[in-house]
Amino acid sequence: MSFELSKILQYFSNTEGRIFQFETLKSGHINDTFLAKPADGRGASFILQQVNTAIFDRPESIARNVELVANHLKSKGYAKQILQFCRTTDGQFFCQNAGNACWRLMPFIENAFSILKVENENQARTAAAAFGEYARFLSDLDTAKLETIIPNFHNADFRIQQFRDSLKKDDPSVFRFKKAESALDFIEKRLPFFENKNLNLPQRATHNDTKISNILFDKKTAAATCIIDLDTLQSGEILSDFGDMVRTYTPQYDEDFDADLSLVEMRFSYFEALAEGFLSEIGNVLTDSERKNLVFGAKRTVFVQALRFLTDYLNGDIYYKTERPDHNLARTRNQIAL
Ligand code: ADP
Ligand code: GN1
Ligand code: MG
Repeated sequence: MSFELSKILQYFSNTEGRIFQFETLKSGHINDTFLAKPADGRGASFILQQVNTAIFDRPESIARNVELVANHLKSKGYAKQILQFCRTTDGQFFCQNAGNACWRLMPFIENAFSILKVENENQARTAAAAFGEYARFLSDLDTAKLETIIPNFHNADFRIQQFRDSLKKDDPSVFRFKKAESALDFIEKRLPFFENKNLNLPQRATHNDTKISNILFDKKTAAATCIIDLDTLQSGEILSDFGDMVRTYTPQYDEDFDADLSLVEMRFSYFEALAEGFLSEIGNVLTDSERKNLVFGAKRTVFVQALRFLTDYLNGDIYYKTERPDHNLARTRNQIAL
């Protein structure tokens, strides 16, 4: 593996001819991420990522969006670090070395850490303020210039349709339907609350995956230093960015926890800190309709996530990485509990 990864690094201009050691970073459900450290301990480290092209079928669109947003943020004097991809020796933002595999490289942000679970109100406030600031800086970006990466990504009606389609299949087996019976019942009863809601919201440049592992904190000060994981940066609704923060910052246990679901709940003081941080930084950017629907957006995001995990379970685990049988069903139950 290490040999293969070393070969890939040789395609990039700032790593060419140097020797690296690799560490697997596990956190996301979609891509494969590695930390590449110089073997002699000198010089910069990098993040090497294999993009899952079954899900992100146009990585060049991601790279163009990332450049567009980086230039916009720089032109407006955004003070935090800005994630950008490194170029290959032939000027591309990723290399397609073999078959369909697509690799890209980013500078490793030093002296920073990421977390999988929010441990105190301050972290919730800090991360939400950083995403609020990000949204404010991007509020005047012409969304027509952003390319669509995953169509209908946070569109509840579309996700409901995908869920209904999964019910029509008799594969992988009736066995899964039986096991998922109570989850299915819960979801179906609540569909009308989220379906066909026209909230009259503006489209904005949104991150679309604001979970806590997608922000880096400074090791010394614990301030937010960089917003990362820009794969789903595209035009969308601010409710999804707010909602995914509520979904992932407020519970005491993360979405993989299923040991005792009675312990999964929203910590209200964390919600308050999050809302405070977000609203203080986004300022007067929000329309009345956005402001009024933030809480609905949070509920909808949790619901849609439950729906997506359940749909994947019924489809036979073809989308999210899973580590055990019924993992997607366990995740569904966790989101339902939340
Ligand atoms: P995924 O799409 O799989 O979630 P991410 O881009 O979020 O992948 O990266 C996974 C983890 O790798 C992050 O949570 C973070 O800990 C680390 N990471 C990613 N990019 C960087 C970076 N540029 N500098 C430092 N750490 C990073
Ligand atoms: C996926 O890539 P990752 O793990 O950060 C998913 C998100 C989900 C999340 C659930 C492209 O994010 O939408 O909210 O899992 N990303 C994609 O943890 O589907
Ligand atoms: Mg991530």
